[in-house]
Amino acid sequence: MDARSNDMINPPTDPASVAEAVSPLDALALFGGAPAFVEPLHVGRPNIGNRARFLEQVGEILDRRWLTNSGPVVRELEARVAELLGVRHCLAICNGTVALEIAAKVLGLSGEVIVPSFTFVATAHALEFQGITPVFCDIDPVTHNIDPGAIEALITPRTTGIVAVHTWGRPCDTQALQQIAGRHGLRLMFDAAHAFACSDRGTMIGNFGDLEVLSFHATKFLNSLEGGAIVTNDDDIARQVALMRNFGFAGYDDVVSVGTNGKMNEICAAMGLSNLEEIDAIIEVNRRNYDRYRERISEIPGLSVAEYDATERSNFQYVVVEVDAAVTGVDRDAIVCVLQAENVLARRYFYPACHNMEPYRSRMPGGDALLPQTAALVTRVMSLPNGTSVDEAAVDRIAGLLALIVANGAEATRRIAERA
Ligand code: T4K
Repeated sequence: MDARSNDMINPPTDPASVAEAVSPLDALALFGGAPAFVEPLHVGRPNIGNRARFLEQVGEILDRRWLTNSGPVVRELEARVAELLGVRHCLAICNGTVALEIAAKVLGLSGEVIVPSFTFVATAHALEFQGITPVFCDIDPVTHNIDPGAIEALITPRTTGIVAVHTWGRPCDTQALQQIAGRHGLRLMFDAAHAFACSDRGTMIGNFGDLEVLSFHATKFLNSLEGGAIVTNDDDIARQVALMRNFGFAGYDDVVSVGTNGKMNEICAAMGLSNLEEIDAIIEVNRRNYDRYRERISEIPGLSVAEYDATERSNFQYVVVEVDAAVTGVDRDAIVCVLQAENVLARRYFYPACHNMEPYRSRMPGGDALLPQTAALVTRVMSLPNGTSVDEAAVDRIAGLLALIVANGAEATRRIAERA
């Protein structure tokens, strides 16, 4: 596994100069100090698994001259993913968004479909793109996942399904969602873009609902450069997905249904496989960093790290910090601003919420009042860098920056406001 070398951190500012400074905040890059990191530390920096195996496979692919269209490497990736998840079918797709689009089409979704607004915009766009109206549902403020208790009030005669998201890889309340879908005759699918190698009550994500959609984007826990998959235990759904990702071709010259081009190519599959070989090591790194972040950040009043259930399998890809500005005296946006100046490119996932992005915003004036938990959460959360390009020294430095900002929260707020 390729990991970063620990030469990226600038030495901490000389304590003598900090002592001379008028305020400890003067050491921060935003206020004139040197940035903590020499190079940007990204959220979603790709993990590079077994590089040698990847390059070897690229050579084999070129020699074989079979580059796409369900080649042997794609089929091997599908088989390995299906085995790991314990699911009957895995169909690799060119990316997670097209996988969502194909999934919605295969399930016959139409009219209105209930989705959380607190998600990456692709979840909603995949529906809207094919003339289906996403109807935004509020979330549970603790799990950050769709609130099953808020769904039934949104069901109308036009509702055909629910697309729930396992946000940060933490499982939705799959049982409650299945009961609601069953009661109302709705299709149920999961956007599991974050949840590869995670479990719910001991069952791997990938086995719930009518189907689940994975993303293997470069920034995801398992990356295939670009890529995704539809996983399902339903033979008929799998058959339809296989047709739809390949223009509806059932064989040479034989088109039996409408379709698109959703195929994954061989190079992407090789990247996916070389990362798949390393996932235990990547989880180990993610988990070590996550534990360290949690330990350090739990000492900072007003900040909390979203937790993973210790009884489940998790990939620990996301380190999500919630900011209680009433306690810290400095809000999430100001903290992100300070961190970014330090070359810690913290992200405000998922801000704005989907209902505040076009085309949804124009249709849903006053949406925040209808989705109060979502509206509150999007102002409070930020994602911190994790993965194999982050080590414990980097985590300590980031936590130290957070502690410094919060210890001087009111002053930081005032000084940032003065700069605006
Ligand atoms: N559903 C959910 C719940 C999702 O989160 C996503 C994707 C999808 C569906 C759709 O799946 P895909 O169609 O993408 O397979 C990023 C990713 O592009 C996106 O895949 C992801 N979710 C989302 C949460 O984050 P952006 O636009 O915010 O960030 P981006 O792509 O600029 O990358 C983030 C940072 O990572 C960059 O600042 C730099 C770094 N980076 C990125 C790439 C691509 C690298 O260091 N190297 C790279 O190669 O969307």
